[in-house]
Amino acid sequence: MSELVTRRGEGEPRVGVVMGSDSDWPVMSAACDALSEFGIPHEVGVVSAHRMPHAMLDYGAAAAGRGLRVLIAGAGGAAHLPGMLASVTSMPVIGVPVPLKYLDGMDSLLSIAQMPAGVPVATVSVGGARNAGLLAARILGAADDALRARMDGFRAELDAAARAKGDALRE
Ligand code: RP5
Repeated sequence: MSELVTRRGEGEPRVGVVMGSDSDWPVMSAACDALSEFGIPHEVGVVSAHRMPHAMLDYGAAAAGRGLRVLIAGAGGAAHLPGMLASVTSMPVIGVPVPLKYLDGMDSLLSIAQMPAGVPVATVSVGGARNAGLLAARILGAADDALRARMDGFRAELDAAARAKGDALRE
């Protein structure tokens, strides 16, 4: 157990949800909510690339050995956290660009998306923490039939909800 993070859910954490600052939490909490909806145990904490670089690199390097299978990393501004974690682990890293007061999150988006060849980060939309959680669930579902079936059910719910909206327009 890293002292930087808190466990959420029953069982060993499979996903690490980390962010550069507690100020990212209002955005990043949606990733944890999505993981909880699918019963995926995870851990959450602040791991700053710039303010605690050595601890950040240690966290990323140790993550796979601690049983994690996906990392979700959110940061704003000069958002180097997802990319630096991806540089010290071979597990999938999903980056969440957190919008700050200036530049509407474009700085965060480009900092996370424009990775050099060889070091991939799966970047979701600006503020797209919920999709980051859902993507992590899909990644885990690739090797977990029960989880993938739950994702199938979730997609069916989306389908039904979209149809209901269309039905409402026709009434
Ligand atoms: C980034 O700097 C963090 O991810 C956060 O989005 C931003 C501002 O951090 P605080 O000054 O609010 O702690 O590293």
